[in-house]
Amino acid sequence: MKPSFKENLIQHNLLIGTIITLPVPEIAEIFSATGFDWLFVDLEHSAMSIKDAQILLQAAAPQTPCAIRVPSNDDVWIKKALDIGAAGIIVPNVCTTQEAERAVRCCKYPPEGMRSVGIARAQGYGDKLQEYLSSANDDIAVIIQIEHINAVGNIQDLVKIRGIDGVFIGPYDLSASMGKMGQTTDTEVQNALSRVKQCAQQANIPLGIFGPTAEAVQPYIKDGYSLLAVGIDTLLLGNAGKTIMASLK
Ligand code: 3PY
Ligand code: MG
Repeated sequence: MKPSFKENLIQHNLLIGTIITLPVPEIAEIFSATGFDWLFVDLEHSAMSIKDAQILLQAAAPQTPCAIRVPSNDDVWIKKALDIGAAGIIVPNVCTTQEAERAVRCCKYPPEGMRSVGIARAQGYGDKLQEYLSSANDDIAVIIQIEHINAVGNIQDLVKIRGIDGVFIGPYDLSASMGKMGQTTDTEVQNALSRVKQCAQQANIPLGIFGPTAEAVQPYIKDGYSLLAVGIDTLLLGNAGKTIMASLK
């Protein structure tokens, strides 16, 4: 059987994905057919509803696992995202160990957590309930975003929180929190990234990052990052249009 998203993640296998923000199932189908290893369904920075996200997951299935970035570290959003069948949850802007522990608790059924039991797409609409209940805590990837300088200050402790399967750097918010909005290659920002990498690697926690283009993420892949979100649906469309116009006019 094909390894799951979480199995690939914790093995530090290279996972190349892209961000979807548009509630268009054809986009998930196209990206799935393109061969992306995973899709980052963004509920933080999009106008999508949970129903829209479910349609994307249905379109990407069974080929391509989707991790959902929830709008906040919130049990209501997280349980909805899990119930529609997310293979992983990405929690934005986790800065403290309390916040990281909360993210884990929201993603896990008792006794490890406080996720409540529903019957929805993830549970095969009831048909796979027992099977799902017994495996979900182990099978779902819990990924926290490190995207504030305060999180970098706490990174040594954050990577040790039980149940965290990956840390995903948000370079844009991180640089903004350092007074260097958008300057993701700035030396101080890169030093903060190095600190995150050092602690994640010591704790054997997989590292992820977003970059707008393949060129932007290439150095991170060389540096040992394994979970990459490259580009955003909207950016990819816009860039394709610009390339045509630049070459023909
Ligand atoms: C950021 O760069 O802040 C992100 O959240 C990218 O996903
Ligand atoms: Mg961010």
